[in-house]
Amino acid sequence: MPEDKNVFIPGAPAPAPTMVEEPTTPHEPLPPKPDQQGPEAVSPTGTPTGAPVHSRAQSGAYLTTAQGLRLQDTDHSLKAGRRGPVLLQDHHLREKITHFDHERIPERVVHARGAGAHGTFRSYGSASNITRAGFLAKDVETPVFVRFSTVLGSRGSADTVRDTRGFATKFYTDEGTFDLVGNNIPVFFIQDGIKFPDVVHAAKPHPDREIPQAQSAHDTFWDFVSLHTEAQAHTMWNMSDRGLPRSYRTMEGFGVHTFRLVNAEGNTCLVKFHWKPKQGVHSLAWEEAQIINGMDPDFHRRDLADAIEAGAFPQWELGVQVFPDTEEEFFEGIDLLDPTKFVPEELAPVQPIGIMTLNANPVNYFAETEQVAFHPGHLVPGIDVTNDPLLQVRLFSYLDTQISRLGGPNFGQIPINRPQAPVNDMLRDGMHQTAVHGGVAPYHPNSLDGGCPFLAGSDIGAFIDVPEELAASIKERKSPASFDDHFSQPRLFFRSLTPVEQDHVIQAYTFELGKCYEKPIRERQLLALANIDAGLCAAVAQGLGMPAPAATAEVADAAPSPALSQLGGTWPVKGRVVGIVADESSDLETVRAARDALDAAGIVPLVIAPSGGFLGADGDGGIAVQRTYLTARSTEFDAVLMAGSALPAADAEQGLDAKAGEPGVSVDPRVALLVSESFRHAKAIGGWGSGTAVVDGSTIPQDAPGVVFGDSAEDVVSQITELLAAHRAWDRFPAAS
Ligand code: HDE
Repeated sequence: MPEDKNVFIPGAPAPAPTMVEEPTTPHEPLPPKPDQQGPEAVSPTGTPTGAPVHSRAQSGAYLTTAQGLRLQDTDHSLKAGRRGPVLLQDHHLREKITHFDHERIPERVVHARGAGAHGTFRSYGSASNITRAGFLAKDVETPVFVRFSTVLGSRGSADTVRDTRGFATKFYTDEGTFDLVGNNIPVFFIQDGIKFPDVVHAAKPHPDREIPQAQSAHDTFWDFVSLHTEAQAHTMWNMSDRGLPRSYRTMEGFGVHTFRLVNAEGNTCLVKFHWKPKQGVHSLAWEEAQIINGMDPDFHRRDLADAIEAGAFPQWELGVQVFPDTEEEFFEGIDLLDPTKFVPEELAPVQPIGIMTLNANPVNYFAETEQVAFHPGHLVPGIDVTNDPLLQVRLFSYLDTQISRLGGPNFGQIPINRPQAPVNDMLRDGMHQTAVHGGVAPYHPNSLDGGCPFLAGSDIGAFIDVPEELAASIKERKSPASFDDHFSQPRLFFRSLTPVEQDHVIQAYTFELGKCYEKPIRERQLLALANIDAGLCAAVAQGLGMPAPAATAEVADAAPSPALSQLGGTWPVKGRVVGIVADESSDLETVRAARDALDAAGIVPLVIAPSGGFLGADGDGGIAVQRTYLTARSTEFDAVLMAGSALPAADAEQGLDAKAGEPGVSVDPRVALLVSESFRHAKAIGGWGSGTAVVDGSTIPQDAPGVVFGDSAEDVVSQITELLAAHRAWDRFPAAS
């Protein structure tokens, strides 16, 4: 928060104060906001240009055409007489409209909706004994760009749907770009990439009516996953709280596949990559997620940008689970090439190897977040792939998709995709070529360009594919027998959760299957649940009003993995958002004290009042209001504090807003809703002074877990801060199971 706490409103659009009148004094374009940073200034082939990082696409004070011709008018087309017709000669009109007609590019076929940020990765050096990747040597800092995404929805869909989240990181290393293109769930729907179009077609909206958007609660999805039961492991994670992250900042990330690392001596090991959020792993409540989809469909995108703007930079530790590189590629009975399986952390601890900090927002969404192109085949020396049949297909797909999405084979020259390492390839020409290649001999071997480019050895940083002996085999369309176990891991996952989390899973299956029209699909999915856990199956069947079937498969029991639960710990509260409800009845000194105490803890305080402007003295002396009863909703806050009696505001009259109020209520209905929703969603609620009246007059028990009322604002804030560290007061609602 800046010095003047009254001017801080996250998400303010302009870098400088704006004015009522249209500005007329010519000046150069404004700089980006302090929290923003564009891609590094390197040439299309990776050479630093020396231009400032904030070098901008536009320059000069005057409006021009794309050719730099200054213009005097852009408000009227060139017409024959004032009443037209418009002349074909109008080159400015034609350029403007033609460019506009082509502003959109195809959205990603999956992961279309996303948000990105810049940052740095600092390596601890703890992996340098297992990989020769230069960026993993001790204390090396590498610029990164991360794009988080949902999978199913189209580009304009809502953020808080129940879905898997993408977590893709581009490391601009000085040995070339390394992309870790992962998800927030460590297992995948399918074992073989040839099934990807099937699962995506089943999960996307129905082809006839194109509904439902961005969700799995529909017949085609459950039809496929109940028939193709290898999808049950991933589906179980989706139905858990992992499918509803509180924020991109509170998600784990997983490389999913097993990768092969090679060290300087040429020794190899197998690893699985993990991102562990310093902020903890936290989720939304399902009802809350649904409300947010209507109130603020940009919730996750906004949360990420606001946190970075507020200086609450999110951090993740990168870690690896390390396995010996044996011939059979198994660990503790788990097939490391089966991407529907994870290895519990109790069997192979995650060893931290570096830390990533996201510290800058993009300057331009399209140029950076939309045009960034990830590819699991973007590897560096020391990191290689395995024969996981899902990964093998991805190695083809990502390069291929960019050609139609980004308009040709030169997408690597788009600023956000440019490597920050010297590029001397022999790829030439093609659509949107922006490099001016010298020389006459883009072929190897040559003598006309003096033999350049030369081939490197491993001693000077060449990528060497790890030589791998293959067992005698036959060519066939078959999977290994170990891939047939579809139920033991979803069982392990479900049984590792706490009762509260298990309840959420039961509710999720009951909701999703309850949205399916076809009874046989619900029956078939219940059969799969019967093989996973009889109690889960019975609870879902009861909710659906259907009989619970008996198990049909022998499924191995594995020891539960407590590391899979999200509950039970405490985490930093930096970047959390707390609403303070205040009005003219409030003791403004205590409101100011609460705001300062929250700010000191790195929490973003937002004052909610009956109307906008300032509370107390006009202007400078008062407290700036960031939300009104009309614009605030509980879903924006991690906790709410009551510092005023919240009598109905002037706009809470039926004549103005029929939803706002009924005659004779003592608390503004929007504030009553704020408190009751916060209670239902297990959020911390606090108050002091005249604020206690709000809870007194409600059905909320004052002694319920996570409800704190006290005499001093400081005392309440300190208790609320402790509650926030545990994310939610889930013990407010004891689990049924
Ligand atoms: Fe992707 N995936 N994927 N995927 N994926 C894409 O690439 C694909 C898979 C993941 O923010 C596409 O540029 C196939 C697993 C992320 O830009 C496409 C298969 C995992 C993103 C594609 C998979 C992922 C993508 C769409 C099965 C987790 C977003 C546009 C063989 C480890 C990256 C694009 C971003 C994007 C194909 C499976 C993660 C079409 C064929 C497993 C995070 O190429």
